[in-house]
Amino acid sequence: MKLLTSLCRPLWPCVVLALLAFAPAASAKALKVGFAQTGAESGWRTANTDSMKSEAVARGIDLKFADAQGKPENQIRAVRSFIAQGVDAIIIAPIVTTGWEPVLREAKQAKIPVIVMDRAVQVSDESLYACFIGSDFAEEGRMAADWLAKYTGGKGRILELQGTTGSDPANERRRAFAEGIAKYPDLKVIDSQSGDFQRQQGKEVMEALLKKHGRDFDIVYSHNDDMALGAIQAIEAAGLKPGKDVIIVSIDAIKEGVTAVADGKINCVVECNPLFGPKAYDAVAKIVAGQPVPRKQYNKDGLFDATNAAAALPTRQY
Ligand code: GZL
Repeated sequence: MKLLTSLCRPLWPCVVLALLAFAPAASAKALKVGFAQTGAESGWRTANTDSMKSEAVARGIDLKFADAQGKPENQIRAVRSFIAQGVDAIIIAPIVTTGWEPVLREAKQAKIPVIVMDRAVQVSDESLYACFIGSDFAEEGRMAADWLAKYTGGKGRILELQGTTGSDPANERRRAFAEGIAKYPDLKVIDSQSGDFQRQQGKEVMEALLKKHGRDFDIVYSHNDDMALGAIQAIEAAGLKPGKDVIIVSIDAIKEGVTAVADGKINCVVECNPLFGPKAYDAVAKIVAGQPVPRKQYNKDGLFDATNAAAALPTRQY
């Protein structure tokens, strides 16, 4: 035994070096990413949060998640906290388009790249953020208008349920839809109110509109499925058949929305894909590595009506 240890003694440094040489490189420091989410206002938002959280886990990203609970000031505060923590990158899903310039300047000073995801911001200097990843809300509004004009022959009185006041999707879905129906003089919005993208508020706004307009309307255009699903509760409580007595067009295509189309309660849902995780972290990885990324990346959105909703349901991911 003594002979063996005396022979092996001089070898042990080589053994250690050999082990180190072949040991996997110490895992690169995990990327630290701060994500300031709007809140949990809708089924779409829940799917978006799930995608961001699950993809971060899959990629070993250290995600600092902040739920702003629908309050812009909470989002700004969360971004300041991410800057103080020295994260590698920040992702924001801006509740509203305004008020972002000061904190984005602070992030720029701290040399922390910011990715604007889902909803746009209004800033005087586009270099304050690295890129935008989201859906084209104007295209969604146009798709809804075109579908409705075809389905109604360009005739009907529309009640509009708007999303969160001052948010990019509400602004663009309203503007582009109005432009899309402008060429049909007998197809017009007779009233428009915000339900803040929330189901309960969609129901309450629809109750108030039913009281105000009685049966002097034919169509509901909702900026998201949660408000449309809330409106359906009010329409049914008023003894009307959604999808038949009242034509309903909505946006998001969450599973419940596509199911309502298959059930004939919603006539058309324009898709707005919330599964941003992979795209968002691909962009983070590139930006942190100093590689170029597209300034704007838009998701491809489809549309569901009676012709394709039932067949689409089994493979819907959100
Ligand atoms: C759209 C997203 C909107 C959804 C709503 O990309 O910002 O916010 O349409 C969600 O359901 O609340």
